[in-house]
Amino acid sequence: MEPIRSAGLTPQAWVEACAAYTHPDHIHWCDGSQAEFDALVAQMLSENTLTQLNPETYPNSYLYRSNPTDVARTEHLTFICTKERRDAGITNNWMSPAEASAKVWPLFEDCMRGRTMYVVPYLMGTPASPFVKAGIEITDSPYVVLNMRTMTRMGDAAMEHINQTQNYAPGLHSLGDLDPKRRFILHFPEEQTVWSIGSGYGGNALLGKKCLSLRLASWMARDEGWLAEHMLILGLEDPTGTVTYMAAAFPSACGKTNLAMLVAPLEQAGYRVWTVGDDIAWMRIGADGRLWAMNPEAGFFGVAPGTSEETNPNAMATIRRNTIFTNVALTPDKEPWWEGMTENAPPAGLIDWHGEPWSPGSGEKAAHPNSRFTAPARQCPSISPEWENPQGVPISAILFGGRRARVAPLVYQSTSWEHGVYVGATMASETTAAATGAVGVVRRDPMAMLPFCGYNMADYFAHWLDMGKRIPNPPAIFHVNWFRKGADGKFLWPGFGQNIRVLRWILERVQGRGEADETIIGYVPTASGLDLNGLDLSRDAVKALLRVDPNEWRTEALDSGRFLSEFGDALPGALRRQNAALLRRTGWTD
Ligand code: OXD
Ligand code: MN
Repeated sequence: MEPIRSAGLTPQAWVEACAAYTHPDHIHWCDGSQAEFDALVAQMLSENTLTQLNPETYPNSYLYRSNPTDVARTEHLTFICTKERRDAGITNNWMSPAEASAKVWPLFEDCMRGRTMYVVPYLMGTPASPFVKAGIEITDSPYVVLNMRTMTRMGDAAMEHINQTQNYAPGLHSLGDLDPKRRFILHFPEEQTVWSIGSGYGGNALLGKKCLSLRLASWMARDEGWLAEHMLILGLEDPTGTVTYMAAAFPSACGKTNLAMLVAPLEQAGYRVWTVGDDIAWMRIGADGRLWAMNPEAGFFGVAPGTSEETNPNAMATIRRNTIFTNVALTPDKEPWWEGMTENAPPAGLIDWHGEPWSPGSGEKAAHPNSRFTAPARQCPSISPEWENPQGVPISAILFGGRRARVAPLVYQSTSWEHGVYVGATMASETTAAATGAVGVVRRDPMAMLPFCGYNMADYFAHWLDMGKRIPNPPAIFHVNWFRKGADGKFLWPGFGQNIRVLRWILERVQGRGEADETIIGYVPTASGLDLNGLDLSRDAVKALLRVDPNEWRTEALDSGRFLSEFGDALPGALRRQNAALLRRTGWTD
């Protein structure tokens, strides 16, 4: 049968047509109520697909164990299905709509037999925002429903909005048989549609998140003149009580959640961080000529390992109730546990993420490295009073960053918007466990959007350059790297809460203060420009953190040039010129 096209169909007609093809035993329209949540939880507990955590210490919180072959986003099975291959570009997998119809659509036939079809109407953004986007996800996974309720505004409020506007992005999701050979995550940006089959994992299955709010939204944003970005949003309050907002793009599992929730050791000095979002920013030009950002999500789908009272006390407080944990370990007290959560040895008697008894000598991790928590944003102690502001918050600085053991200093500021776009377009990071594949390999990940840009990335660069021309008062653009290592292989910078010192320098730069040296890559703080009081850092360590080595940067620029040249003629000339200018500044003559 030909795929069902939702264009022109009411939600009811689309759902009925999908049901006639996938054949669920029941259809349940989600209203988003507590009673509905409780009934789903009760059903999953009775089927043993969910484990209740200690109700005294983790009330209304649950552990879910996914299929062991389904624990991370699968980028090689994620496709952009545009009519023209060119529109997907060289960084995306492309499948023609015709091939999708022939190869993937048949996998949905009868896929919900014996299951319940849940219809999940949801909003990305608050209902009061003029920028809100609606979606309807059809899914046969109750776990997806539980997560969507936390991560989006889901249920009746969303349905009301959809009934009024008759506008929604349809997403059809099924667990299928969970066989990676029959797993596909397909995006049709020309139809604002998603098909996802064969995975129940977050980024593959919670269609409001990466699929709608980044891949489809980036396409819409290009057409409509705004930006949909893989960025946290935070507010930095200074001693005068003024809050300055910043957005930051780091690849998955590089500390966006930690930075967004940072607890400042400089609090006595009057600095504190307010959390607006930890993963996605939709940014528009405001009437005042500034760039305004909103967080379209309602919750955090954070990486658990490494999260502790030490590294992120706000996250630890956020996840103490109403939280779903995925693939973490379980203590005998029915509390969640993961590597890096506690300083001492792991508690005795742990059950690992497979549900098996675990011993420290096993050589295996008790929690999966990409295990997650799903928690409501409103529970975060540092949540900004502005986080649901329908207009968003005005952004003064954009930060790009990644994990770089070498080359990139702790922080530097670009010299212009165009230079900043070059810095973002060539940023690189060592890969993490958030996606399947090798961990620790350096890859270029422009604006941390490599897995999430829903169209040709060369056009995306052009769109960023164009935005710069259209924003009368654009944010300054910075690059940060918390992960530089010394000759001994150890991190030079303490990171976490101490990153406030870097944010403070960025704030000072935005305010026209902040001591800096102009270097070949942009403005780098002088050693005295950063407040390092109370930190146990040697002069040599500070020098090493801030060092800009022309030889290393020559190699870097040559590599960036090779990367950019892969885009061929589609690459905006401005980026080619920026790369050539950097090469020249490193002393290169050709
Ligand atoms: C995420 C990711 O889940 O980037 O946010 O992988
Ligand atoms: Mn992310």
